[in-house]
Amino acid sequence: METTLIILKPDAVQRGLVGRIISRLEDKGLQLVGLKLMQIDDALASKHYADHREKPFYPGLVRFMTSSPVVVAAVRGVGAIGVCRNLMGATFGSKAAAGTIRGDFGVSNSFNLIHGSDSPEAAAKELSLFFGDGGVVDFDRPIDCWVYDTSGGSPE
Ligand code: D4T
Repeated sequence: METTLIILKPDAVQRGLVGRIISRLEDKGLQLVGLKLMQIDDALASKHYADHREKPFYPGLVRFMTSSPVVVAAVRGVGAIGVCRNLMGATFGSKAAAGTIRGDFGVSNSFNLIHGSDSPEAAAKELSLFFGDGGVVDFDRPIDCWVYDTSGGSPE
């Protein structure tokens, strides 16, 4: 099982899309193991987006991410990082395929509703940044034996 960090960005919260976007993750069979509403400050935004510091869009990105509360979630499942990235769709709302979260709910390129970790290394770093205080809750989900084929001993 993999755990990934999802952020429902300020536009998703302001537009009242939190429930519908979280439902898409749950509908897929992913497990929520952490969830909170919070305000990102400049220090946290600069740590989270450190890789983008030199990019031209960085100042606007930090301004946007700190402009209003976000909802952060720790989301678990087999291949959760890739599964979430597929559900999210391409980075730019104008290009994201119909059927994806960005494709269905937005048209903006910079206000693109949702962030998801893009590698196991990024997930570990981001989960520690946002849920490092013991905010991830490990719990068994009996329905997993219907979400996954566990007949071989591990979920598939
Ligand atoms: P995140 O990181 O938010 O999950 O998005 P992606 O992984 O899909 O895209 P990214 O890291 O390349 O970009 C991070 C963030 O910056 C915004 N952005 C990006 C922007 O405003 N202008 C741009 O030209 C790019 C490339 C959108 C997402």
